[in-house]
Amino acid sequence: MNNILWYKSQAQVWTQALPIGNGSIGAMIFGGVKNEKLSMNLDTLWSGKRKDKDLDTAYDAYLKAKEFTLNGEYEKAENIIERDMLSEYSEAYMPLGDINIEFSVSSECENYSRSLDMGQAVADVEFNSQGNNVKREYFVSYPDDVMMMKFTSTKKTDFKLSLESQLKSSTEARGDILVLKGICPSVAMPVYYKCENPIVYDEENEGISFVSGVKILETDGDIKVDEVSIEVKNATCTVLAFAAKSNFEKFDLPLNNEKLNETFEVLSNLKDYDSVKKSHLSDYQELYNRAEINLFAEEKNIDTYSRLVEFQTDKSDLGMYVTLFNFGRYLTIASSREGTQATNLQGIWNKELRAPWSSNYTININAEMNYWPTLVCNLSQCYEPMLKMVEEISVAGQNTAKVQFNARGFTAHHNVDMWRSTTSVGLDVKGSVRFGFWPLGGGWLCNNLYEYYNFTQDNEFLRDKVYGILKLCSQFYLDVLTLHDGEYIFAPSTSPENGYRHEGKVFTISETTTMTTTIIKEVFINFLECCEILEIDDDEIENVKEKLAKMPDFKIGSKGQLLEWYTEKEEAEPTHRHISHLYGLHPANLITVRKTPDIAQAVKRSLELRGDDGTGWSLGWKINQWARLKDGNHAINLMNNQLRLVEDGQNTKMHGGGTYPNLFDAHPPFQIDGNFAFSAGLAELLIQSHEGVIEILPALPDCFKKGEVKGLVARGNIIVDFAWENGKVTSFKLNSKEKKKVIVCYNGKEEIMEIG
Ligand code: FUC
Repeated sequence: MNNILWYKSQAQVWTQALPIGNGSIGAMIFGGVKNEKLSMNLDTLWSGKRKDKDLDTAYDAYLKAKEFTLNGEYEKAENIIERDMLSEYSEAYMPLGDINIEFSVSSECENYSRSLDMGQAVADVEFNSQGNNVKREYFVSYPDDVMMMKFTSTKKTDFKLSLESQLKSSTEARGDILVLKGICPSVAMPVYYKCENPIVYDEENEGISFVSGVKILETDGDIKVDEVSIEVKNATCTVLAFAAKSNFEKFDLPLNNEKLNETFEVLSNLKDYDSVKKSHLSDYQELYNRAEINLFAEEKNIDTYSRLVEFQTDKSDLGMYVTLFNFGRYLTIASSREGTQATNLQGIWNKELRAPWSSNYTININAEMNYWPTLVCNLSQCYEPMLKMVEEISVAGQNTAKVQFNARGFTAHHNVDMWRSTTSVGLDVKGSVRFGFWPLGGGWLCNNLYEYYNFTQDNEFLRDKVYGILKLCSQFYLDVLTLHDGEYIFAPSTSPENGYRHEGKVFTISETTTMTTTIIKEVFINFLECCEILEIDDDEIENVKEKLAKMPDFKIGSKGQLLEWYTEKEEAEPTHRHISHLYGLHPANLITVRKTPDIAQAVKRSLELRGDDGTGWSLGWKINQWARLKDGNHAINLMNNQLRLVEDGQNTKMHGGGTYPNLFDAHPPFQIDGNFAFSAGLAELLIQSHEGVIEILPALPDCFKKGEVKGLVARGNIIVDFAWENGKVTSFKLNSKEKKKVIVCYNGKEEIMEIG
C-alpha cells in the first residue's frame, strides 16, 4: 500500500489529479469516467527569451547602499536598491495544454478506482459502467520520451479526443497524428505584479514554440482523424501515444525549429505498447527499487483520501510517512532526468499561464530543496539537471557580478529561470528589496554542487566542474567582502525574506546577516577542501584563507537564540516561514551537535521561537533541522503538520501548510519543494553522514518501534542497509565499491570499520 495512491472517485480539481512524468513530459490525470482530462506539461515551455536584465545604474547604487547601510541609514539603502538595482522579473513556466477525451459511456458507474502505482510509475482508471468493464492505463516513458495511453473495455466503446491550450495555438491533422502547435508568450508577468497586459505575444520577438501530437498505435475500432480531433468507434482496445518537443535548445543558443520535428520522429519510431511498457518499467524500476523503508505498521486497506482524513486524528498509520517518502522519490524520477530541465517550483506540473511565483526557480530555498532527497535515496542520475543549472548559472551570473558589483566570478539573486537570468528582480514593486536583493544564490547552489561530490565521490567531476564553479563563486565573494570593525562582511545583506523593527519601521537590509556569512564561509571552506583533494595550488587559496579567518562568528542573542542579523534586532515576524539564519545546521554542516554544541543549542532555541507551523516547505525544512538536532520526536510533530489535509483553494496565508488529496505539498498553493523536503527529512531521521561519521538512527522517533531500511546512501558513496527494534540497531551492512575506512556510530557507540 505504501507504493500506491488510489481514490474512489475522479478528480474534480487539479490537486486531486495524479501526476506522471519523465522529467520532460508531465501529465496530471483526472480519471473522468465520461470526460477524461489530462493536463499536460513540457519542461522547456517558458515565456520570454534570453535577455540581459542587469541595470547599468546598479553598481553605483550598490556602493551608495553599502555606505548608507554601514551608517545605519537603512531606509535610504533600501530605497536606492529598489530604485536602481531591482530589475525585470524572471520568466515564467508555461502549461502545454489539455488532452480531453469524451467516451461513449454513462457517467454513472460502479467499482470506480483511480490509482498511481509508484512501484511502476503507471496510473490506472478502472470502473464498470452498465456492464462495460473499462480500464485506462497511462505512463510516461523516459527511454521512448512519450506518454502512452491504453483504453480497454469489455464492450465496444467510442471516444473522441481533442487537444487545447491556453497558449497561442492551433491544431491540425498530419496523417494519422492529431497535432497541437503553439507558442509561449514573449512576456508573462508574475501574478503579484499588477498590470493591464500581463501576457504579451510579440511577433518581432517570438517566444519558444512547441509541437505536440497524439497518434493511435493500436486499435480494433474504426478511426477518423481530422484537424480538431481523433475519433475511434467500436473499440475494445486502443493504444495512443503523446509526444511533445519545443524549439528550445540551451539558454545561450538561438531557438532551433528543427527540434520540433522530433515529435514526429518519436511517434514514428515507437514499437508496440508492451515493448514500450517493458522498457519503461526496467528504466523506472532500476531507479525506484534502489531504496526502501519499512516501518512494519499495520496496513490500512483504504483509499488514500480516507487514509489522509483518518491520519488527521489517528497517527497509528505509520505507513503514511513511508508513502509520502516514496512519493518524493517517485516525483524525483518523474520530474528530473538526465537531459531534462531541473525541477521548478511545481516540478514539471503546472496548469496556469500565471502560476504562483511564475513556477520559476526560487533559489533562496525552494529549488535547492527539490534536490535534498535525491542523493541520499540513491538517485544521483536524477541530479544531473540541477548540476547543469548550476553550471549554466555560473556562466550567466558573471554578468550580474560584473554589472551590479564590479566583481569577478558569478552571482545570482533569488529568482532564476530557464534562460538563466540571475539579476535582482522587483522592478516597480514597493518593498521588493525584501526578496529581490539577495546575491547569495550562487553560494547556496554550490552547496548542492558540493553535496553531489560528497555523496558520489566523483573526482573527475570535482576536477572538471566543481572546482571551477567554486572558484568563480569564491572570487565573487572575495571581491565584495568589506572589512568593517575588523571583520569581513558582505554589506548590505538581507535574510530571506524576514524583516526587523528599527525606530518604528520595518527593514530588511542589514550590515550583514547570519545567512550571508554562513553561505560565504561554506563556499570558502568547500573551495579550500576541493583544492586540497585535487592537490591544486590555486592562487586564490591565501586570499580565501585570510578573509575566512576574519569573518564574523555565530552570535547568540538575549533569548538564547541564534542571531539572524548583524546585531540583535526585534523580528517583525517572529514566526516567519524562512529560517535562513539556521542554514549552518542544515543544509550546511558548519553547526553540528558534536562540533558546536552551544551554537546547535542556539539553533534549537531559534526553532522553538519560530514555532512548528509554516508553509509546506517551511515545515519540511524544519523536519530536517530537528533531525540534525537529533530530535526525532520533534521532527515527527512537523511531519504530522506537513500531513495536514489541505483542500484546493484553501489559502492559509503563509501558515498552515500541508498536503493536498493527491499528496502534493500545499504551501499552499501547490509547491513541490515540501514533498522533497519530507522525503529528505525522513531519511535524515534514520541516517546521517554530514560529520564525517555514518550515524545510524541519529534521530529515531519513539513511534518508529521497528523498521528496516535498504539502499539509503551515506556521503562517501556508501550504500547502507539496516534494521532496528525498540530503538536499537539489530543489523546493518555498509556497501562501498572502493576500499575505505569509515567511522560508524550506532547504539551509542562508535566503531572504525574497513569496508569495500
Ligand atoms: C519565497 C517564499 C514563498 C514561496 C516563494 C516561491 O518567496 O518566501 O513562501 O515559497 O518563494
